[in-house]
Amino acid sequence: MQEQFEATLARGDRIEPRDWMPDDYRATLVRQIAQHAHSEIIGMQPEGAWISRAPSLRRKATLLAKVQDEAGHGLYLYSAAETLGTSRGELTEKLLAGRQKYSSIFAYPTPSYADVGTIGWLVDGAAICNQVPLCRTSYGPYGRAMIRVCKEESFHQRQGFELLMTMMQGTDEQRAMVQESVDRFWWPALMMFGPPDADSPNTARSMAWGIKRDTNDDLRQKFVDMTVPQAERLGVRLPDDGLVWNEARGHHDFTPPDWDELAAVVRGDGPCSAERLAHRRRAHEDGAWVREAALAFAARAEADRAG
Ligand code: FAQ
Repeated sequence: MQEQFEATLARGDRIEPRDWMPDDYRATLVRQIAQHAHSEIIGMQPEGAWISRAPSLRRKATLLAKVQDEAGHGLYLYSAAETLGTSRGELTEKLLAGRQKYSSIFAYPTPSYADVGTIGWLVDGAAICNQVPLCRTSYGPYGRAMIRVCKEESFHQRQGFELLMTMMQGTDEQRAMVQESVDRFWWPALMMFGPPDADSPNTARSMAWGIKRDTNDDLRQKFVDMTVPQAERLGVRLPDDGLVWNEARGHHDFTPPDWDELAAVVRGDGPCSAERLAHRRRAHEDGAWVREAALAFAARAEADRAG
C-alpha cells in the first residue's frame, strides 16, 4: 500500500479519499486544510466590519459579495477536510478551543476604510500567490477546491486594487489613508507565508508529499516581485528602505518582517486574536438552534421515508 501511495505521488497523480495514505499524510492535510478553512471564516470579520459603513451602495454590494465568497471558500475547505474523516463540527470545536490556528493576518485590526482595499490588494494577492500552486497539491479534493477559490480570489484582488486606485485619484486625505493602511499591512502580509524556510518544521515533509509545491520563502519572494510594480502603478510607497531590485538575483531584495511578532500572533497573542475568537464563538452559539432544527428536520424526513 505504501508503494502504491509513493508510486501515485511519483507519477504526479492525485491521492483520492478512498486511497490508502500514511497517517501522517492525512494528519498534515487535516491540519493545513482546517487552518485554511478557519482563515476564510475568521477572515470574514475584519472586512465584514465595514459592510454597514461602506461609502456607497456599489461598494457595499461588492464587499458583501466578497465576504460571502469567503464563507463559501470556508465551506469548500471544510468539505475537503471531511473527505479525510473529520467533521466540520469537530474542526470548529478545535478552533474555538484554541487547538487549531487561522492565518495571522486576520489578527490585525481594520480601523480605516482603506483597509478594505488593502486587504483585497495585499492579502488576497498573497493568498493567490500561495494558493495557485495548491491547485496542483497531491490530495484531489483540496486541489479541486483551490481552483474555484483562486478564481474568486483573483476577482477580490482586483476589486481591492481598483478601490485603492480610486482613492489614490481622490483627495490628499484619501491618498494619505491608503498610504497609512499599506504601511500597517505590508509586514503582516509578508508574514502570511509562514516562518523562514530554516524555521519551518513542516515544509520539507509537505513538499516531499506534494502537499506544498513551493517553500514559504520562495512564495514570499514571488509576492514581493509581483507587488512592487503594482505599488508603483498605484503611487504608494512600500514601507521598506531595504526594498531594491537585485540584478544579479533577478529578484527584489527586501527586509524580512519581525519573526517574533509572527510567533506571538501564531500563539494567539495578536492585537485582535481574543476578539476574533470571541466573535466566532458567539456566532457559533447563536447558530445552535439552526443546527438543531436542521438535524430535527433531517431525522423527520428520514422517518417519513422509512415509514
Ligand atoms: N499564520 O512549518 P510551517 C485567506 C504555523 S488566505 C498562522 O511553515 P506549514 C484568503 C503553521 O501552521 C490565508 N499560523 O507550516 C482570504 C505551523 O503550525 P502547526 C490562509 C502560521 O503549514 C483573504 C507553524 O506555524 N491560507 O484566508 C502561519 O508548512 C482575504 C510552522 O509553520 C492558507 O492557509 C501564519 N501566517 O506552512 C480570506 C494557505 N504561518 O500547524 C479573507 C494554506 C505558519 O504545525 C480575506 N496553508 N503558521 O501547529 C499553507 O500554505 C501553509 O499552511 C502555510 C504554513 C504556508 C500557511
